[in-house]
Amino acid sequence: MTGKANKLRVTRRGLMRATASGAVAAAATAAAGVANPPRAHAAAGSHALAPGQLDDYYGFWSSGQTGELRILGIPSMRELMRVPVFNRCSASGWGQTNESLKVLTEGLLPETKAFLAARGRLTYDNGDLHHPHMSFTDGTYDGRYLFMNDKANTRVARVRCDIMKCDKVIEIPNAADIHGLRPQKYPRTGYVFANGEHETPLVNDGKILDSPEDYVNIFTAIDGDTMTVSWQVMVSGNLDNCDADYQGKYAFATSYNSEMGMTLAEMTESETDHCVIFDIKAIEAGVAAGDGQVLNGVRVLDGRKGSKYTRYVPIPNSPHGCNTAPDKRHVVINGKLSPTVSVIDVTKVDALFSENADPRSCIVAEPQLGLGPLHTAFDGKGGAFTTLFLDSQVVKWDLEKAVRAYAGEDVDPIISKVDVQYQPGHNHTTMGETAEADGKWLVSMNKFSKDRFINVGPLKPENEQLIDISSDEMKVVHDGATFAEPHDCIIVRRDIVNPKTIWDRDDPIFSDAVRQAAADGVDLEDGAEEPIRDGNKVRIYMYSVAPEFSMEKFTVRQGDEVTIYITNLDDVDDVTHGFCLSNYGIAFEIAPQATASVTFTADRPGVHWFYCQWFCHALHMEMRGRMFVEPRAA
Ligand code: K7E
Ligand code: CUA
Repeated sequence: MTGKANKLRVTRRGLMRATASGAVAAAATAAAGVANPPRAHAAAGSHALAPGQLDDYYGFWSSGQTGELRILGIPSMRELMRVPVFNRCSASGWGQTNESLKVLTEGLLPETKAFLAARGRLTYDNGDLHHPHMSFTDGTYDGRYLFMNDKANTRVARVRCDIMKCDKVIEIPNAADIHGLRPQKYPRTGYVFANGEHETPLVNDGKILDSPEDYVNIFTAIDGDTMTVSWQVMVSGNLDNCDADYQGKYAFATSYNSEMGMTLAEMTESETDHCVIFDIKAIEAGVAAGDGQVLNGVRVLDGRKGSKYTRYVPIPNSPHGCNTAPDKRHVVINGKLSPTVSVIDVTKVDALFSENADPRSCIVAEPQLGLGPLHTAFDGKGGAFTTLFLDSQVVKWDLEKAVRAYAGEDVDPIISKVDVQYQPGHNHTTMGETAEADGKWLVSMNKFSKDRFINVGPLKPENEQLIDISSDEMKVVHDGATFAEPHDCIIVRRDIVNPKTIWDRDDPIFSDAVRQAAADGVDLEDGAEEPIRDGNKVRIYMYSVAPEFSMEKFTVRQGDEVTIYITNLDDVDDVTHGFCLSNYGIAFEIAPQATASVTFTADRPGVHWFYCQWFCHALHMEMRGRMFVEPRAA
């Protein structure tokens, strides 16, 4: 029997449902018919969209200690979606459904699983997501994946752009606290480079404690297709941010604390720190030759000072951001404690390795921009935009003029400055980290909002400002309050991102459910009329069609391990259902054509209503049923 036939057969309020769901479908069709055609900018600098107008770009936002990915529309700065990744989500059930728990647990190291199990947990509940970046092909975004770091628990995650859900989370062995993260730009991603920020003993089992001279930092290359670690390189000094070139030869990482200090005074003592340059081909050859050691299943090469795999370019002082320009030639290293940025010319890097040239010989510009330069973005027309944390400004400067000034010419590379409110960290331009940077908009992500919004109490939002960069004079055109703490974002042309509108029934995310149903002789789209019992394990197969679940009641025994599988047979945009089981702490979403499941112990006897918690229909309130839990015999 097909799902559709079955759907008609089990209808109890047939007429009402047919009428009401027909109306939903008709409304959805009508909405599709009047959808706005792609819109061009009304006028340069106009970011405000009229109701019904669509954005030109997708913004993919980090959320720092919130641990999720957010999707915004640019230029409107409207928040469109939240994608839970390292966090738990009350609405979607991320961290509770079997499908999400598989993603969140399968990439953890065995020792982490044991550590968490001893505390009654399957995975971490928190994350610190700083850097979301899209996969590249041939120097520009390809719309396949987004990759992101978790500084809090040393993980890297991937979001599939076709469904905008996280499908992989891996813990990075041997490293501590992944911070900087960038995908390889050329020829493709390929590698995802991830910086271990904090230094620890390489084997961190407690034998070495307070002897920092034995600590190391770890640079990791992850295979973005398989989400496995390809190799690691041990370095000297804390790794902060990183980027890749457009040639596929080198990766770059800023490194502060070359002193390997443990206190603030020690960490900031030296006048210079470094940009570490990694020679990808040499590292691959070293891995192939079996150099270094294998630790936790990963080959770790020694790339500390003096190694053939790395070069350490001295940079003043505690550099932070690391940004490759769309001219495919320059990498800007942002000075943080120095008012300068240092510009590396990638064509001069070969000589560092082949001729052992002075590491500073690859620096071709070092303009003084202002106080606290943290991150730089580009317009694709030779302009660079650097955030000045201490000055609360963005400075626009000319890359080529900066190179000429460094060579001795009397030119001023600074074009203009604009005040931002306040203390900017990252900034990002439309398509700015790709070869297709288009120079339309700049977002400045400011740590403090102070007086920009009505007061919401001692905990303040941050402020993200949209800046029109279509002329040399930058104009702040929008304030956007935001919750903790979007460090970073990318802004992607909308034609590159093409998510599905409903799930494919053969999506691998719920393949375990398909397998278990097949073993039970059940078709997920038909559901099962009765609970399937297997010892004290009970499986419930339901489907949902607005406004009904296919079971209005089911019975289990106290102490049973119950798994509920729900397949949403609706196939119209927006008809997402939810399953919320009251007083069991269970709730999750089931978007059109998806299957989702949850497993729990039915240890509370009694009558428990389950209901749809995602508004789906005029009879949404009626979309409910009962779970009876028979008490254990006394
Ligand atoms: Cu500058 Cu973590 Cu990207 Cu924050 S980092 S600002
Ligand atoms: Cu289904 Cu609300």
